[in-house]
Amino acid sequence: MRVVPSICTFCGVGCGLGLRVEDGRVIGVEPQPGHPVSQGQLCAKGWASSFAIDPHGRLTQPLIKEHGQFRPASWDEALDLVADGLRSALDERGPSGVGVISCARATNEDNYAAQKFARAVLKSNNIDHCARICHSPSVAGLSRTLGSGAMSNSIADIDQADLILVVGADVTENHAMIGARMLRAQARGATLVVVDPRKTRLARLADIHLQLRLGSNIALLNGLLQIILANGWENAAFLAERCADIAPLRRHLAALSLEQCSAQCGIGVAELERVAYLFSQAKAAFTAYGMGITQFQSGTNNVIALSNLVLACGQIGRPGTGINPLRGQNNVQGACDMGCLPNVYPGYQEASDPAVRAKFAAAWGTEVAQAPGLTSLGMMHAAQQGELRALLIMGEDPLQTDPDQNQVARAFAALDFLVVVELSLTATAQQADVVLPAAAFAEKDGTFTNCERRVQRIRQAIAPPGLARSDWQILGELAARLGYAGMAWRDAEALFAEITALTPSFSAMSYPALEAKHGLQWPCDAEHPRGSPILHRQRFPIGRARLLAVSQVDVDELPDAEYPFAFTTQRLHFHYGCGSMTRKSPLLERETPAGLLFIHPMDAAELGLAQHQGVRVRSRRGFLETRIELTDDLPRGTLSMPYHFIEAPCNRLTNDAQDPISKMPELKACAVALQPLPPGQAPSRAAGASEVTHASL
Ligand SMILES: Nc1nc2c(c(=O)[nH]1)N[C@H]1C(S)=C(S)[C@@H](COP(=O)(O)OP(=O)(O)OC[C@H]3O[C@@H](n4cnc5c(=O)[nH]c(N)nc54)[C@H](O)[C@@H]3O)O[C@H]1N2
Ligand SMILES: Nc1nc2c(c(=O)[nH]1)N[C@H]1C(S)=C(S)[C@@H](COP(=O)(O)OP(=O)(O)OC[C@H]3O[C@@H](n4cnc5c(=O)[nH]c(N)nc54)[C@H](O)[C@@H]3O)O[C@H]1N2
Ligand code: SF4
Ligand SMILES: [Mo]
Repeated sequence: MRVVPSICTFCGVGCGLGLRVEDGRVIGVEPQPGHPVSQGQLCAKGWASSFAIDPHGRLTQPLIKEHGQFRPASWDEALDLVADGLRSALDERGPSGVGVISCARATNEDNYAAQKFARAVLKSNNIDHCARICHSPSVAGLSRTLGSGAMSNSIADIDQADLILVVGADVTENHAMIGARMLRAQARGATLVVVDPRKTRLARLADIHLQLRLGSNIALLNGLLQIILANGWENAAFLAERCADIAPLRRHLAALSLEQCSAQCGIGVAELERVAYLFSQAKAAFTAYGMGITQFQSGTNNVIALSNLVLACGQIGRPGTGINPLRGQNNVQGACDMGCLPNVYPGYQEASDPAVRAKFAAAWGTEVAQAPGLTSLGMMHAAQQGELRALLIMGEDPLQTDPDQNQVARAFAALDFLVVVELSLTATAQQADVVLPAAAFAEKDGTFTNCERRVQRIRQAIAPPGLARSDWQILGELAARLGYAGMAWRDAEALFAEITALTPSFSAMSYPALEAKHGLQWPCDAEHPRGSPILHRQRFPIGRARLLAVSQVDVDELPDAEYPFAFTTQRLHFHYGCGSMTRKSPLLERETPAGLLFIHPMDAAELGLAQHQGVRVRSRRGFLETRIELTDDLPRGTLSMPYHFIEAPCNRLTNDAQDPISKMPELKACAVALQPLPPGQAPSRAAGASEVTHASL
């Protein structure tokens, strides 16, 4: 048996794994001792990673759909067909008629290749990925206020904080190793404050839990800052030295009624005063936040409101203190850094800047995309309007994970050509004209960037199953068929060298340098050859930070007589994303029944519902059937569902009302009606999605 060092393929914590390899198979994993993030530990998902990539249930050869059925095909036949499909769309509609959705689970090398393929081969800026429905408001909000949307600190900084503020993140479940670290910090004396409408595990253990009303973040955050400014608790020196004029924000907040903020968020003034005092007076407050801030139509303004609080108190730019969007996917930080966003090239170089376009055109030896690109949801809308004709999706399952599933299905149906590059036959892959088999993380070399900007090496431990290949190799072959030879890299290391040559914040990185330590945190350049564990120490990328006035925006769809319940969505510790990997593990699968609707016991009693009884849930966009799980984690009147289960896809219900700035859909709030199924009647599985679970594929 060999042990090959790697990085966990699930969440953005980026824990260090050892892959145990025997007879060409990964037979298990072990934690990497001495890893700076995971410190010799893994969560249940990390331990189960070998199931996620098991050859059973993996795609092993290209598939072509004929008369509604898939048949196996050779790479040559499948790639010729894909090239033809993309070429016809280009002939018909030009570069705006094609799009690429990239994969935050794949490597930096794969993601770099995806945006290069879009821009240099298809000449289109229609390139995006799941960050759109995740932390796009962080990228938009923090780049306005600070000039960078990444975590300002390292995970290890939690050890130095004396106050930890967690807003809208279920950390023990979703970033388990960070959650554990926060609890250790609390045990040594740090104050833990959690802001969440649900009593999460962390909220129950916290010193203070502010159980705010769903969607009232700005009211709460503005209330806190108004109290701080009214009492002179702000950090005047930091404001004077590091920030632009706070006067307009001061005037905006002074004009607000504290009682109204308190009523809007449902937290008493005395409680707000207590937290305002503790946060502003802490020596080092570590602020972390997640989807409870971003997944709203007010997402960008929510981020700005939190950034205002942090800046006014000077709680940023030192060890133990800063603002930390907990990036979700193992490589979502990397997919953004690599420019898999319509508006930026690698390293956040603006696509609208002619000098940036000229730089990449020269380096790539070809013309690049000129027109602005569409976001992922923009591409779905364009498909329905007949404007987008062909779409290449690399490792995402929008049919299950995007809002308003019925709308996504209509978008797919309207396309001329859909190609999906995947590990397994997801709900989305089942809709494709051609499916191409990709190599998983243990089957390829490359790098992942975790949520603290740490670029870490993953290594090929085993051969991919059957004919599967790395995404970048597949894209390189396609590029060649479309007449571009500039993507035929020798190996992942050569590809990484191209990345570092064109991305200033990566310029001092190389595979040997990454291997010497446990990775390097960007910016890693001539000025910071050992990387940057903490950002914004002396100055912000935009010079002085900006404090911007924002006002409470209610959720798009409030409960009413027809749809009387507020509905939100969440994650479960034992499952991940669309479930296509975690649901292959019998160990994880036995932890929770498939598809659950969480409901307060008193709401259930009013409807005469017993534990685990079947219900039909309906929103303005669709319906599903599932079972109820009683819990007082939720306030009365609010229901919640995880989104991991293909049998009961909560995105049939969710609302795609969008944040005007980042285009984030409101995945955390809509309104639903609930109808009990007769006792004893099992809920029917979602029709149309798939009659099989991933576990049985
Ligand atoms: N086990 C597991 N871990 C994961 C994932 C997974 O699928 N499974 N996915 C990964 C990904 S992609 C991501 S992005 C991260 C996400 O990790 P989190 O950000 O923790 O994601 P969620 O559980 O969706 O939402 C976080 C919290 O927001 C709260 N919330 C809802 N509305 C509001 C509100 O109005 N205000 C506030 N303050 N809070 C609110 C919810 O109650 C919930 O506890 O997790 C990553 N880790
Ligand atoms: N209702 C609701 N919906 C949500 C959310 C929510 O909180 N509520 N959260 C949203 C968030 S934050 C996110 S990030 C999205 C996530 O949505 P998705 O990105 O669609 O979810 P994943 O399950 O991570 O799907 C990734 C797919 O990538 C494949 N994959 C893994 N590694 C590779 C690789 O190396 N190459 C290729 N080609 N494929 C690979 C896996 O097989 C898997 O099927 O979901 C969003 N949807
Ligand atoms: S915390 Fe995240 S990265 Fe670490 S083992 Fe768990 S899923 Fe993997
Ligand atoms: Mo995410």
